[in-house]
Parts: sequence; C-alpha cells; structure tokens
Amino acid sequence: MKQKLISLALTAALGAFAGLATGEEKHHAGGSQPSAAASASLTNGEVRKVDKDAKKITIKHGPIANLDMPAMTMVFQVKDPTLLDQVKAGEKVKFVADKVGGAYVVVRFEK
Ligand SMILES: [Cu+2]
Repeated sequence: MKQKLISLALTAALGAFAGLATGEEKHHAGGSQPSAAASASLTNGEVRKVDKDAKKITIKHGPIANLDMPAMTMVFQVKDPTLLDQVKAGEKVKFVADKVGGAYVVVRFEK
C-alpha cells in the first residue's frame, strides 16, 4: 500500500514536470508577447461611463472567457489612465480585461 502511494506521487510529480516543460515550449513559440496578454481574450462591450478622475470605466460587457465572468454591466479600473482617452460613453468596444491584485482592470482597447 505504501509502495503504491509513493509510486502514485512519483507519477504525479513526473506529470507536473512534463506539463511545465510543455508550457515552456508554448511560451517560446508565442514569441516576445507577454504571456498574460497572449492568454487573455478580447471581450465585446459598450462603454457606459468614463470617469477620468477616478481612473475607472463602466462597461456593459459580454462574457469574459479568461476571467470566467458572465455578461454584465460593471466598473473596471484601467491599467493606464490614457486608455480612457481612447473611448467615450456609448461607444462599442472590444477590450482585454484582467484581474490584477483582486481588481478587474482593462488592459487595452481594440476598435
Ligand atoms: Cu463583469
């Protein structure tokens, strides 16, 4: 019984190692793009409110795959305040969102 457990643990460890090796290979194949941006997907949304003073934006968004979030209207922070100069209320946008330090942040917009 003990022998079997050790064997299982060893198999799991080897599996994890193989997974790491594969991930490393993918990373290299992806070129020089940061891995976070490469894995994040574009989300459709409609800008509801832009608050430059608070550096926040309200977006009615579709499902966000990389954050496992359903469609809703919510407030995002922005990675860079200048992002708020690219959009205005009522505009349809595509954007990349990420979770940074427990907050939902818009990383970039794409028109
Ligand atoms: Cu949301």
